[in-house]
Amino acid sequence: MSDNHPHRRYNPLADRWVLVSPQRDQRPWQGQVEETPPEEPSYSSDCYLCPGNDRAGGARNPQYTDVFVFDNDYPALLTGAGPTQSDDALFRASSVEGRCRVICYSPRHDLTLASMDEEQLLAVIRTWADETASLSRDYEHVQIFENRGATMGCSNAHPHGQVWALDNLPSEIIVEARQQSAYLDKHGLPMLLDYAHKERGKSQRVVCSNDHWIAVVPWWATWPYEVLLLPLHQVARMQDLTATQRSSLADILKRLLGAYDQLFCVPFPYSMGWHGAPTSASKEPWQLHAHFFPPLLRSATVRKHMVGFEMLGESQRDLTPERAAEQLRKVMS
Ligand code: H2U
Ligand code: ZN
Repeated sequence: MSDNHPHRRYNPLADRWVLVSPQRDQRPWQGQVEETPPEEPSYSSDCYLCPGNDRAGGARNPQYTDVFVFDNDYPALLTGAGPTQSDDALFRASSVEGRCRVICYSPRHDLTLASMDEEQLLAVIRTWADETASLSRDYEHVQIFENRGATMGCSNAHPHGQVWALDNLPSEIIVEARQQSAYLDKHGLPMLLDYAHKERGKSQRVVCSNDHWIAVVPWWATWPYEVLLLPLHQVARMQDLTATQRSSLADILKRLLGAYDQLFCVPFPYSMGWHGAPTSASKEPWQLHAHFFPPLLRSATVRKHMVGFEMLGESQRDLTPERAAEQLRKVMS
């Protein structure tokens, strides 16, 4: 495998290719340091999500003391949406119903997942699992995600994430389901379980690991510091994680997100989210996993843009996943 020549790598989960051009990334790594942004206060009277404050939609938050979940005041999906159906080959459409919720991870305005203690992180993980389980009673797919940082469209510094549950399978999930099923049929074991163990054996793309989890910059990463977080044992859904696996998850999340924040010495922006087996899917091919998609490339201000060839051809990267993993390992405390 050449480190210096352009090549393409295949993403078997998403069934697409990425162009890797390592010869364009011969610059020495300098880990540019930015000015530390001002610290957030532990409570902000201007924040829509702090305890006791009025939200933009008019409701008032309770004086919550733990994780707080509410129905999004501006949901992208509605319950009881009217029927929409068109089978026309060129103007196809379908109806969709769903529910959107917001998860405030903590009453503290100034915390982040990386700065929370284990107990707080476990409360967030429990909420992810409980929301997935309860919304699965009515919906086919439950998407847990977090946008962090203004560059990722996050509207508020208060630590929070979102849940969108819907009666249809979103396009990314359709492809992941198809690819994982085909892999199980062909190779006799779940794709991402096989992948996790192979990456653990090779180690050059591993960012960190513990007894139950492994975080890698995947072979096929498109974003410079993209990470795939995988369990080392077969588990299809968030709500199936044991107490030990949840503690282990809290540990690895803290280490991974701590390294992200250290890399450019700023709160690292990203979109992250969990994928697990849809409600009525067979569990066998599915392996629960989280994707982290951070946009930064070389510093707190230099971000990667998916433009030009990437919009018209396919994703491209200069920094190899191996080098990205090495840099994250170096700043891991
Ligand atoms: P971000 O995770 O991208 O910051 O979005 C926060 C969500 O919170 C967003 O979907 C919702 C927005 O609709 N929100 C409320 O429901 N009520 C509010 O008062 C503020 C924000
Ligand atoms: Zn707040």
